[in-house]
Amino acid sequence: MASEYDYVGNLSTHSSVSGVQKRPSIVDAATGYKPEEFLNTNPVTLTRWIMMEQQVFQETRGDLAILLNSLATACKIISNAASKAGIFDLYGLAGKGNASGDDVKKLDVYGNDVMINCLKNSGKVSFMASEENEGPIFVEEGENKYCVVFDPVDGSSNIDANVSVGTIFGIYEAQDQENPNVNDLLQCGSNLICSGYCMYGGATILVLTFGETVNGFTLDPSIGEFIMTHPNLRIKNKGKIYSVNEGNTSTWEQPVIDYVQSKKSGLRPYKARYIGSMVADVHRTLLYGGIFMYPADKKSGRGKLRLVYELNPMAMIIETAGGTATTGRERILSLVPTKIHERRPVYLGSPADVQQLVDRFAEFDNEKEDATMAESEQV
Ligand code: AHM
Ligand code: MG
Repeated sequence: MASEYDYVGNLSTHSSVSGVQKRPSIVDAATGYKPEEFLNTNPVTLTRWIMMEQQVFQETRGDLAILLNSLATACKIISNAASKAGIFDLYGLAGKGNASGDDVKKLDVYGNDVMINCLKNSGKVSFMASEENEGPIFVEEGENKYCVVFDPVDGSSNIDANVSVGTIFGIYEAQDQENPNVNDLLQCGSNLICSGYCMYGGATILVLTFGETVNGFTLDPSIGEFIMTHPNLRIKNKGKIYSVNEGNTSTWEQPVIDYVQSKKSGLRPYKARYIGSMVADVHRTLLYGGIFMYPADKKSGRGKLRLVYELNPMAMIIETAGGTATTGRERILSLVPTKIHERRPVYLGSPADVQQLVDRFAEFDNEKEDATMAESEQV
C-alpha cells in the first residue's frame, strides 16, 4: 500500500544504498545525509595536510610539523577541558590577576599550563610569550628553532556562560639558532611564519595559515583528529555585519563614532553582532564578512587587545584570507612591538568595509592638521 508518510531511520531503503529509487526519509532530507558520504574513507586530517604542505613549503619540514602537532594536542586537551568545565570545576576565578590586570579564570591557568607543557615537550621552542605570564618563558632544554606567542584561552570571561572561547597563537623563526634571543618574541607581525586559532564552540575548529592559504579543521572527537572542513577560506570583499562593544561609544575617537553610525543608517543598515570573545567574533567575520573592531579609547590611544599574541596572529589570518587588519592608521602586521603585553586598537575584516574606516581616519587627521596649521598661522 502506498504510504502518505515518510519513514524515519530505515537506511536500507535509501536509494543510493539499495539502488531502488525511493524518497529519502525526513531525517535524511533535513540533514542532507548521504550514506556514501557519511563515513569518509579518505579524510584530510591536520597531520595529513601538514605532510602535504611539506612538499610545498620548506619551512614546514620536520621541525615545524612536530611543533604544530604539539600545538594541536594542546588544543585538543583545552577543548576537552572547556567542554567539561562545569564537571571539572573549571568555572570561576583562579583568584589572581594576570600581567594585564585582568581577572584570571581557572580555565586560563589550566590552558596556559597545557600550552606551555605541550610546546616545551615539542623540543623545538626556546622562548614563548603568553597572555598569562608577565615575562617571557624560556625553555632551557629546547632547541632554538622557533618562538611562540599565544593567548591560551581568549575570551575566558565568557566561559561560565558556556559561550565560545579560543586559543590564539603565532610562530616566529628564531633569528639566530645558536643564540636564543628574547627579542625574537618582539618581531614585527609580518615575520610570522604560521598563525592560528582554535575555537571551542559548538564544534572545535582550528584555523591555520602559513601565509599562503587559510584552512579550517574541525575536531572529530570520536577519532580525536582535526579534519579539514574549510579549505582555502577567503573573506568577502564587503559584508553586512559590524562587530564592536557599543557600550564604549563615548570613549571612541570621532571617526569610529561616525563610521558605526553610518553602518546603522541608510536603506540597508548592517547587522550588529558582538560575542565579546575575539576568536568567535573574528571567526564569524572570516566566514560571513563585515568588520570586527576593538577601538582605542580617547585617553590612552590604545585599545584593549594585545598586539603580540592576539592581533598579529589574527591579522595574518585575515590578510591571508584577502582581508585587512589595521589600527585605523597603520597596518597591524607592520608594527614593531616594544613590549609583550602592549595594546593596540584593531579594525579587521572585509577589505571594502575596513577601507571606509581607514578613509575616515585619514580625513579626520587631515582636517585636524589643517586646523592646527590655520591656528598657528593666526598666532
Ligand atoms: P581576555 O584576553 O582577557 O579574554 O580579553 C580579550 C577579550 C576578547 O576576546 C574580546 O574581543 C574582548 O576581550 C572583549 O572585551 P569587552 O568585554 O571589553 O568587549
Ligand atoms: Mg586574550
